[in-house]
Amino acid sequence: MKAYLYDNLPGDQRLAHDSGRSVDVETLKKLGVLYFHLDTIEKVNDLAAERGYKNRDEIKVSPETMGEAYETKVKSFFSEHLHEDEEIRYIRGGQGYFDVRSHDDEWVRVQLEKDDLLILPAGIYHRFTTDESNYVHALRLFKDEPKWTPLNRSGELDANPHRKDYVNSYLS
Ligand code: KMT
Ligand code: NI
Repeated sequence: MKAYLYDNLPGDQRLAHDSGRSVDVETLKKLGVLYFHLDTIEKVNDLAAERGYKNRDEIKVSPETMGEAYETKVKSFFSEHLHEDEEIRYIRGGQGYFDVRSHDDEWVRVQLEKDDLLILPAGIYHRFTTDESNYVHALRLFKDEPKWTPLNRSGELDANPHRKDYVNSYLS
């Protein structure tokens, strides 16, 4: 895992966009973003049991597995959104970038690779992309039933109770 401020320069979303300004795990924690490196699936199972994650599925995001839908999918993952539930991802292979909004509303890019696990709290604005390798294999964990619905950023979302909770807990 490596985290840094996104450079906001034009260019494909899958490029590193590393501004050279690094961000540490403590700063991520203050945003409610939790990082773990777990080298066995047993450790993932333990964490899932501790936190009460009951469901999971696996996804391979690549042109090989998704065909023509790949480019569309990657673009849709990259539109800024939030969820009303935690988003938990364990990377089993390949790489990807999760971008999360900082206290100053800047993008923090979190580069994940094999055995990295990231928890994004409900209500945080974020987006995802594969990198130049165009391949990520991830385990998606859920507390209960999978809640996929991405809610795209808008002024109206300020009134969403999950967004309000997030702002009160982490940004106030
Ligand atoms: C998401 O919510 O953006 C995703 O699930 C991306 C694919 S999993 C690494
Ligand atoms: Ni998401």
